[in-house]
Amino acid sequence: MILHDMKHGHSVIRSKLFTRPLTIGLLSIAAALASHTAPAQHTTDHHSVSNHAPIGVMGDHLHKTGEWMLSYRYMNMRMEDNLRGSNSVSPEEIVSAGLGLRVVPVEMSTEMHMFGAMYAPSDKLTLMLMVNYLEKEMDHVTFQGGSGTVRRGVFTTETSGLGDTKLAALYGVYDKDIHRVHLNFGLSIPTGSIDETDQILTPMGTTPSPRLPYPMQLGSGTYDLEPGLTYLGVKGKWDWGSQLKLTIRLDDNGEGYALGDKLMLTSWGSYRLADWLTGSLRLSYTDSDDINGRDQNINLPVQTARPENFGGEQLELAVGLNLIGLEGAQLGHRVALEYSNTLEQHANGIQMEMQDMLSVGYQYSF
Ligand SMILES: [Cu+2]
Repeated sequence: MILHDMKHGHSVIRSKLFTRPLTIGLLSIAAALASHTAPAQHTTDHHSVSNHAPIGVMGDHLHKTGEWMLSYRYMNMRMEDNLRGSNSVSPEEIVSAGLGLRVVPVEMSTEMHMFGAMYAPSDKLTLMLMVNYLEKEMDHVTFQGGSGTVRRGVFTTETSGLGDTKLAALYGVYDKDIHRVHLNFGLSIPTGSIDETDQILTPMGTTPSPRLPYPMQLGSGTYDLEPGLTYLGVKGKWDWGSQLKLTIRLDDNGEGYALGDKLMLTSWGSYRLADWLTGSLRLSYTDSDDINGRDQNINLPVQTARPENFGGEQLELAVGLNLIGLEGAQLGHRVALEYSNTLEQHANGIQMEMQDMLSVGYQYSF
């Protein structure tokens, strides 16, 4: 079982990413809808603020001609303990697995501050810019050099700074009755650093400050295409929708590697509990590849320094609340939060286990 999981490598996942029946099905629906494009019809219930996806979904809505939106989101993602494939493994089991690992990460938190702006030159086209500031923290346990399971100590590494910057164009291709569809054309610009260092505790007891493993870096180092397709439906007090998004790394970065390509499919439903309040439920599926190539300066006896221990599949369930300002000084303001919990995870190799994520956001349209 464990050996099977270890072989669940790069080529398998990469080819799976683009041949999944589900993916093909969705893409065909998109093509069908796109070929039946009807002229956009605007009705008053298309108010840009009252009809948004849960806050964890990016690029979910179009704006009307000339409309602006500014937003701030805070996200906190937590990882704890480790998986080998889908099975829990202890730090002692990891260092005894014959892989030469002597340091094990046990907890990680990633905080993200996202500042966004949207502007619509026309009813069909909305432009979007997102700038991110990241704060990452990872706790580790170090075992003594050689072999065995004697713990030498624990240490925490921290990095913070600007992450990658996202530009996107959202283009409406269908808008009739209760259904709307738009295409997402996203580009990620590598403004995040990929040479962050911090002090560590080695198995020999020394405390150098080398370049940190991949998950502690702030950016991908690559230009990435982020194409997607978003569907929105609304009827009475119900809203629902679905978004398919890919992340495609265009090249290796300057350090000689590329993070894995990614597929994300999410679907949600929300119900208007009051004119100013909606509650939502959302399911997300993510499939990502391991790292392609490697950074020669990341060379530590820890799983996170090895490109094969990245990517895999996960399924998450999120509950959300949206508060919408309807009149006076509150008009155009929206406050939302969403809490997401990981239901299932299959990791390539050995990885930390995803726990949960909290997103809180504020948006203002004018
Ligand atoms: Cu917006």
